[in-house]
Amino acid sequence: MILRVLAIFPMLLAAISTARAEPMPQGEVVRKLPPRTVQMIAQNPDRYIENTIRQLYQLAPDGVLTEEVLEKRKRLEAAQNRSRRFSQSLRYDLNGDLKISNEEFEELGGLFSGSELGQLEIFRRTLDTNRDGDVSSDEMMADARDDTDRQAERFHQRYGYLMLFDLNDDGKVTAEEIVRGTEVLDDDRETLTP
Ligand SMILES: [Ca+2]
Ligand SMILES: [Ca+2]
Ligand SMILES: [Ca+2]
Repeated sequence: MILRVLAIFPMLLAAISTARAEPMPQGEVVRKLPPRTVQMIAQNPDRYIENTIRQLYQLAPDGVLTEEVLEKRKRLEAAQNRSRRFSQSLRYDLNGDLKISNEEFEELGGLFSGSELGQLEIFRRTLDTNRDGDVSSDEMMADARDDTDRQAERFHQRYGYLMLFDLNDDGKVTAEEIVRGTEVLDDDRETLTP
């Protein structure tokens, strides 16, 4: 990843200098950015550009971000999250039958104390949704799916807004548009601040 960022560095410099040289009429879209982003740009526009372009290349290795690319990334992240969460649950499955029985909870209870015991109890209360005392593989999978839904929401908050940088409205966001968009906002602020 680092190599890739280094490899695109000359392109970024070119994009930045091109953007600086031209007037920027496309402000409307960028003004819809989330307040937190506007604040980050106000604090340090150069760092914002650098971090966001790095994100862009992490999401879209060819440097062209689209809704479709975002959706695919989201699906990949969701699959990884589900697998992580499910395998975390299996840490309590002492006999490896993909289920944590009442007996296993008792045995674990005898081994744990303090925060470990607290975690085990929260785990059991959260996952044993049919209240039969066991945590089945279906219950573990349901928990992994719920957790993934919450993560997906966070993914959308983190990256969804990037499509607002599509200044020429062609459905694609490039590094140059991020630079231009950020500068529109920065110029705006300078004009508005007395
Ligand atoms: Ca078991
Ligand atoms: Ca159960
Ligand atoms: Ca575009």
